[in-house]
Amino acid sequence: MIGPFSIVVLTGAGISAESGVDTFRDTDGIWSKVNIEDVATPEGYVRDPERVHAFYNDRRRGLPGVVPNAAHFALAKLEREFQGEFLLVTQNIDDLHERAGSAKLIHMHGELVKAFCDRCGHKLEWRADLSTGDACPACHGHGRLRPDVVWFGEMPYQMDRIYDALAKCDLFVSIGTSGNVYPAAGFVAEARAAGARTVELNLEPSEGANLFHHAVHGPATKIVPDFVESVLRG
Ligand code: BV8
Repeated sequence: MIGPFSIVVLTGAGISAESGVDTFRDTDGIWSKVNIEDVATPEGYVRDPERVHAFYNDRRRGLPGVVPNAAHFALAKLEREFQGEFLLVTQNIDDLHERAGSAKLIHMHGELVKAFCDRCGHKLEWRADLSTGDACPACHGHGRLRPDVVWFGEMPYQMDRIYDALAKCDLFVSIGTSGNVYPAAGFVAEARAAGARTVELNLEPSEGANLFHHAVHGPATKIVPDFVESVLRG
């Protein structure tokens, strides 16, 4: 069988679970502790910005205490050693893919370690707590810095680049996502329409399981390295 020439990988919270980062919809996941509307929507931010800052400050503070796992490293190896085109799209806002060495990477839902000013648009790295007391270093506006995170009802980042890659890929791999959130959950259908082989690597069948040609179920630190080896062996 001729190997793939172009691979697109989509990851979700499940790839970071074994690093100790909470997922959203597993039992006692993030959404079982807070209301999406209060902390992950523009309306919630306008209503109570400090509540939203506290939610992201708590998650941002957790980042130095977690490290990439074997699944993150396996995807960085695939990017380095695969001879064709490669793109990793993550829904995650943690920085574990970068810290594992991934570079051809799109954070479609933004990044916890970045902030932007909703007054002047200035974007900057921000690893400390964020609050309404912070001023934008560019326009000096106060209380206008928000986490650089895509909330519900907001447009995810780099969608054109992602759809271009999906239209050209011949292997689409979805890892550690429950397939609940759009537009990410629709990527498998785009890839199939482009003639790609579609594979799901997840702890259990996702919402979109029936759209995948193949599936491997198990913990990412086990099934992702095995899958990467099988692709690199061709
Ligand atoms: C948009 C960032 C339109 C912040 C997130 C009504 C009103 C408004 C919008 C909508 C609506 N109905 C539908 C929508 C669209 C909406 C949506 O899809 N809603 C869903 C809930 C129905 N989507 C949006 O609003 C998107 N924007 O549509 O804009 C638009 C159009 C034009 C112009 C302007 C706008 C924006 C969506 C992005 C929202 N932001 N997060 C943050 O992180 O706090 S979403 C959030 O969910 C995270 O990003 C997360 O990544 C994402 C998906 O969750 P998963 O990653 O899949 O995590 P989950 O816990 O669900 O699953 C984990 C999986 O891993 C499980 O399957 C589990 O089995 C597995 N697993 C666990 N452990 C392991 C494992 N697998 C392997 N190994 C393990 N060890």
